[in-house]
Amino acid sequence: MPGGIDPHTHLEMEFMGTVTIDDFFSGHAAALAGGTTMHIDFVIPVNGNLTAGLESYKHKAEKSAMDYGFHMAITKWNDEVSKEMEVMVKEHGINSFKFFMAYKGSLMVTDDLLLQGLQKCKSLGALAMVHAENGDAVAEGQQRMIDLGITGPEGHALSRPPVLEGEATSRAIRLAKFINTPLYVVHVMSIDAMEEIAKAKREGQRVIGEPVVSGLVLDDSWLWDPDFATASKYVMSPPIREAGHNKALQAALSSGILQLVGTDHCTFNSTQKAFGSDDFRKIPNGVNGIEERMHIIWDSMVETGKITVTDYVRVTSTECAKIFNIYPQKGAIMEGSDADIIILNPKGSFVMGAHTHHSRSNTNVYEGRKGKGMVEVTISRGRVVWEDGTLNVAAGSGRYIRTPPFGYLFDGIEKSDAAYRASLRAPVQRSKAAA
Ligand code: DUC
Ligand code: ZN
Ligand code: ZN
Repeated sequence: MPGGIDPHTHLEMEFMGTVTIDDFFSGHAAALAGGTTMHIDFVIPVNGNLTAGLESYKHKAEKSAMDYGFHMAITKWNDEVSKEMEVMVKEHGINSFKFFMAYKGSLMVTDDLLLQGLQKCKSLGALAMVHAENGDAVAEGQQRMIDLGITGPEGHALSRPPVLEGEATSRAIRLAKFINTPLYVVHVMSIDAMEEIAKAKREGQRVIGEPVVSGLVLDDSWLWDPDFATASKYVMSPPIREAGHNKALQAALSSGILQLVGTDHCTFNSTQKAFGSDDFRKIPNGVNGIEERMHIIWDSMVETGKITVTDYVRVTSTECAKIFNIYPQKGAIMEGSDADIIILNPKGSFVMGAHTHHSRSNTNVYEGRKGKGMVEVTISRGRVVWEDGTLNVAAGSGRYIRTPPFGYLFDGIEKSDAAYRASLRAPVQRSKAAA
């Protein structure tokens, strides 16, 4: 089948006072060992400056061992940023921009910025992505926990409940509807957010929902583990939810409400996680998954009969290539496509853990997890890079994949805009006549 494409990762990202421990080499080695042959990472601007952010990520990616693309985060708004977005799309092959509705005081955007951003994305044919949590309310919830003396990792989940994810998801969807542009919601972690997406889709809106592996198969019970090192591993945002949300998200993936699976691979080792041992607000947010995704989705979704093998290829690879407009170069086995191919043995079995994974982290949120389905061979652009449990990867062999604008999600947008303008003709004439 085609190699996996992970739409959501954070390699070597400066975040919460530290840097994620997997870089574009170790992250790629881990990915290839797990049957993923491409990913799209998030460029974080430097002091709001996109060009400087891209330069820094280009440098980080010099050691890449597989193909990669970039999304760009937007953290500030001014004329310069607006112009830089255009340059990113037209000259640098970036067709997606992410807006953080959380992380007040650092990455968070206001509704005003989000509206400007949605408008700009639309004019460029670029896809707007949101991290949907109400950042103001999260800050309030965190203070509530601290005031109650709840400082441990469980405070993380309690401070930002599903209602805040549902609210932000709904708000982003409605603003995207007002602008009439497609929207991609990253890491859908709760029933609350998923139902907003389901409703918008029913009404014909172009909204993409991306669940991540941790949200699909884990639950928040780990956050109550009395051992800080264990509990803190599971801190990510939005939080891993109470049991029940995971199964509902799986059902939504089966039915097509949610369309493709990412990881939000964002790894920190136990020393980095310990920055928050006296205050959950200082625990760097993030979990692993780039190496585990293909195996866990096979085991939990195909092996259990929840999705077909064809759907598996779609949610782990093809859909991502189509959304980001690189199909069929990626996401397909066809004449002319890149030879990114994997062989997965459904009879093979896996046991996951920090002692055997290829990530640099000394922890793994899937520690001890067993299942069926094993990627036995990974081929990256025609080269066998993983076989018989052995990696053969070369730093610098990865290629940057440009993602062109105006993907299929934009089909027909012009027509609906024209219909909207036509609907305004009568009131315009009335106003003119009155004048
Ligand atoms: N959530 C995480 O857990 N890590 C990186 C960024 C994010 O939004
Ligand atoms: Zn996020
Ligand atoms: Zn993320």
